[in-house]
Amino acid sequence: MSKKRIAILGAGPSGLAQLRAFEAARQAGNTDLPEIICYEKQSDIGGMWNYTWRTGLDKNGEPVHGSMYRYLWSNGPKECLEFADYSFDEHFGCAIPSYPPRAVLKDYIMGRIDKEAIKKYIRFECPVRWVDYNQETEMFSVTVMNHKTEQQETELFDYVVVATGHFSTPNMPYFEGVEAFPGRVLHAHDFRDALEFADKDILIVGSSYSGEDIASQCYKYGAKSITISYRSKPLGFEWPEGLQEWPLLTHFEDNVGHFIDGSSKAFDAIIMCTGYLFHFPFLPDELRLQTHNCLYPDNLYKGIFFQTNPKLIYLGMQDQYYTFNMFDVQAWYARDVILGDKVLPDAEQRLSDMQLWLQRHEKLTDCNQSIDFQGAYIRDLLQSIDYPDFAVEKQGELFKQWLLDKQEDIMRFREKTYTSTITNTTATELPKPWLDIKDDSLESFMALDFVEVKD
Ligand code: FAD
Ligand code: NA7
Repeated sequence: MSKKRIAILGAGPSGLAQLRAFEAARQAGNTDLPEIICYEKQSDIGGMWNYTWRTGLDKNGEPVHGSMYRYLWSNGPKECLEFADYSFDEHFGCAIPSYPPRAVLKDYIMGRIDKEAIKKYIRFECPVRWVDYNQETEMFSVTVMNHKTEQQETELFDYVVVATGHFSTPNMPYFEGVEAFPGRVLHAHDFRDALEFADKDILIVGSSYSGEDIASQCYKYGAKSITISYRSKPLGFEWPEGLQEWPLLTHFEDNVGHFIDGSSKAFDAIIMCTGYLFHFPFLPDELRLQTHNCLYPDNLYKGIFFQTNPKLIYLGMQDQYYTFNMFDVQAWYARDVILGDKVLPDAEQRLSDMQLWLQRHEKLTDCNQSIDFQGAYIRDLLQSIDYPDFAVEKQGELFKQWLLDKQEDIMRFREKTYTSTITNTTATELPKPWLDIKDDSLESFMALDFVEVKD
């Protein structure tokens, strides 16, 4: 019998988790592994964690994937994403603070990857153009544009793993009059450098993670004023002077924004922090996951297997408290199914399992419950795979503490320290306030005199 063939779409943290899962099976002595090809649009691994200065189109004319910006620091404690089999202590050789900048976190995430072992599976600069499933042959065909050879390629696969992320295609709402706004109008996806907005009056639309963080960045790097406009509810933090939250914007007249409570203000720039669309232009309707950003997208059994064709696997499609560990656990589970070590139940049983989770999901009323929900989801997968056990629930408690710390002081929560659930090491303190540390490079961060926390 010929070997099974697996296509992995995307080499960000989720796609890499899938590659590592198979690599772990190989190292454990499994000699009958499928043939794997991972197609990646960018020219390197890392997905969203690759900072790019580009916006719009990349060097090949493909939509730029990256939404990360300069000076981005981890938005949650590193102790909530620490790997059970690769601790921060092991990577850095010393304790570091709980909220590292992007480059430091990327160094850690990538540090665990055996790049030589992994890269041989990856075809870089190969955006996926189209995926089809043939009911008769029960095979997928995957067509990609190989920008290195300048040829389109089509190959057949038994399984397709979609790991293309979902924080890349802007959801860009329209507000009357915006077409005549004289300043810059951009989406968070295209935000790169807060210094551009120094001394400016900024309007931020959207009150979730991007709105909160980009507002804080703009404050840190000297914006004159920042107004956050919310649709459902304000973020509700005690913001410093110059940063305020107003209800929903209704329209613009020239550079003046008007809001539903009748207030108005002139702005120099508008940053839409209005979230992202799930966008799979390479999938036909019958294979395409259609959802919004939530903790339990419908039609995915175990949050992974597409209900009407479970040989189509989606990784990392949930909204995320937990990130890298969750992707790993999903990838390990998917690997076991692909290898035949785990058999999926029939469609009816899968549906009733999904419905139970969806019912639980509908009842969530606050963030703490949402954290517990995602923890329980991970625990459900973890209990039947050979991924190293990790303290999911304890990490959940740290997430809850993180929420409290943000409430206490949104501009200083990144100065808090937490204790590792893996090594029991307490993080060191930043030597000065986060607002005063402007250089976010790996070298500069690691050269800081971290302060040991005394019991
Ligand atoms: P991605 O990282 O998005 O990777 C998807 C990969 O698929 C990319 O390499 C892309 O090039 C590739 N791809 C896309 N389309 C195609 C195609 N058609 N063909 C081939 N390849 C394709 N998480 C945290 O844990 N901590 C944080 O502090 C944090 N901050 C964040 C800040 C921002 C601004 C954003 C947007 C996200 C942040 N996240 C954070 C969440 C982040 O999305 C995850 O950490 C992680 O990157 C998700 O991994 P992924 O592999 O699922 O998706
Ligand atoms: P999210 O978390 O999906 O949030 C999107 C926000 O945008 C949310 O507050 C929405 O309001 C708001 N939104 C969406 N459409 C509109 C319109 N039309 N008008 C006003 N406000 C709107 O996206 P983020 O970018 O913040 O976070 C995504 C990831 O990126 C996250 O994991 C981070 O790590 C980085 P709502 O509350 O729904 O009324």
